[in-house]
Amino acid sequence: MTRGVLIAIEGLDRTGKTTQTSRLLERLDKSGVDATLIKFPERTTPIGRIINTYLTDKAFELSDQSAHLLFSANRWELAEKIRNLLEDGKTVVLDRYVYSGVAYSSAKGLPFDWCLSPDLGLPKPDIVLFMKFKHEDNVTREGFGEERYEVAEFQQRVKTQFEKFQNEDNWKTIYVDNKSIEEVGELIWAEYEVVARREREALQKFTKL
Ligand code: FDM
Repeated sequence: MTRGVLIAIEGLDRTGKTTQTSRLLERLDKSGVDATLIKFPERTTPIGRIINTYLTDKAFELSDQSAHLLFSANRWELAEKIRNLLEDGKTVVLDRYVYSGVAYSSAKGLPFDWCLSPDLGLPKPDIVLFMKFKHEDNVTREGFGEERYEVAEFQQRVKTQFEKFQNEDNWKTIYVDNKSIEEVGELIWAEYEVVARREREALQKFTKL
């Protein structure tokens, strides 16, 4: 059996990640691929509930370090589930992951490497699709400004931090400016197919030995 594919969709707030992850799930399903969506922060776990309060209640204070470690701990709450799904041959789509963790916290001024270290050892995505606007259209999108981090100047700093990952071997930037939901969906699907094919070929080589 092929190991499932681990795909992370990343980006700033309001770049269409949630729309695209659910479309990807639908398309995987229609193609007969058994897939699961996990969104981070996963707000329903014990740690996720604290994170939800932190994000939605501006009067709820946490040091930047504590908040960062909670976001990381939230991923560790789900790490075994992700690993088990992949081993069972299921594809896992992540709506935000380690990269959001590092980008948002280092944009506040915490050292980049310090931010990365609590996430070391988590399952590594086969591909990270970074949804990017060349221009900052996300700040004009509906709903922007409701949560703690939705401030234009902060978003710019987060973007700079995200871009530090752009030379990683699993990183792909998807430019979303002036593209329809369908067009962005096609680009994401094409990237998925490349990775899925690579996994199948790796398995064939292995079974020929
Ligand atoms: N966020 C998300 C972080 O600051 N660190 C993290 O590790 C993760 C996963 O939480 F502003 C931020 C990013 C965003 C907020 O995310 C909530 P959603 O995607 O809007 O629910």
